[in-house]
Amino acid sequence: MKNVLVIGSTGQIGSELTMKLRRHLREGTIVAGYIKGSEPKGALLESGPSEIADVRNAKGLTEIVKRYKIDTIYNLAALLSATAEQRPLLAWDIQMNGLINVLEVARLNHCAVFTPSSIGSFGPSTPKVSTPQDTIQRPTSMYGVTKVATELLSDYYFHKFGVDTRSVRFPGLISNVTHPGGGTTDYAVEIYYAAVKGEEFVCPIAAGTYMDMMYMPDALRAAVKIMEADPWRLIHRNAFNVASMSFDPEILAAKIREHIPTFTMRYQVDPVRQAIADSWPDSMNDRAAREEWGWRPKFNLESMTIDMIAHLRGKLGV
Ligand code: AKB
Repeated sequence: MKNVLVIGSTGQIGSELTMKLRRHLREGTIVAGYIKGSEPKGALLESGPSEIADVRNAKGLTEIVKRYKIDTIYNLAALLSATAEQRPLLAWDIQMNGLINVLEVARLNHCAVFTPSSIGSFGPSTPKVSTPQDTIQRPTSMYGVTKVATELLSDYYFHKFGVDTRSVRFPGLISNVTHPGGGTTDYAVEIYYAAVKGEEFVCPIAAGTYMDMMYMPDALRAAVKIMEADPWRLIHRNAFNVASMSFDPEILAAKIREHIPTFTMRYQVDPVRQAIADSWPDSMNDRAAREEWGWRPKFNLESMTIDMIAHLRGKLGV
C-alpha cells in the first residue's frame, strides 16, 4: 500500500481510517474520497488531498486512480442495515453497482481492494454461537444480501482476474469520533453519549439480544493489517470473521454503570432493528483470521468503556 483512495472518507470508518493511514504510511498519498454534501472538514481536509469519489461514477473513480497512481482502494461506501431496509434500491445501487465499478477500475488499473463485509452477511439459519468462518449465509435484510454478494463478487474478481481483494466481516463498530447512522448496532454507540451527558438512554434493541461488537481502534487495525498480510498465507479472502466482544444491552448498561452509577436505561424496541438483530449471530468465531494473518483485538468491554467515557467527557466537555 502506497497511494490509497478511501471512498467514504467522511463516514464512521472512513474518517478515522483515512487519518490512520496518513499517520501509518510513511510515503505515498492517501486521498480522502467523499460525495457532495459530506465534504471533509478540519484535520481530515487539511492533512491530505480530497476528491469527489462517488462509487456510482466509474469515470470519476478512474480519473482519481490515474491522477494519484492509486494502488489500493478502501471502498467504504454503504447504507447501513436499518437505512438499507428503508431504501433497498438505493442500498443496491451504492453497494452493488458501486462495487462493480470499483472492482472494474481496480482490474483495469491494478489496484488492491478492501470492501468491508459484516455480521449482517449472516442470517437466521446461520449457527448463532461461535459462528464459523465458512457457514450458511442466507441473510434476510437487503444490507445482508448486498454484503454476501460483495463477498462473492470480490472473490470472483480475485479468482477470475487476479484482483487483490481482501476483507473482514465487521461486527458493530463503536467509536467516539464519527456517528454511525442507520445501523442496527448504533445503540452501542448512542448509549455512551447518553450516559456521559447524564441522560436516560432509550434502547431500541431488546434485552437478551447479543451481537458482536468492536472498538474502532481494533477495526482500523484489522482493515490495515489484512491489506498488508502475506498473500501466500491467505486461504480465505472475502471475508474474514473478526471478533473482540459480544454483549446484550443489559451487559453494556451494567458495565457503563460501574463507571457512571447514576446511568439509567429503558427499552422502546424498534421492530425493524430488532428483526435484523435477531437474524444476526450472537458471536463469531475468528480463528481463521487469527491463523492466516495474525488478527488479535486489543480492546475488551472493560477497556473500551473506560476509553469511550474518557474521550466523550473531553469531547462533550462534561
Ligand atoms: C449495522 O448495524 O448495520 C452495521 C453492521 C453491523 O454492519 N453496524
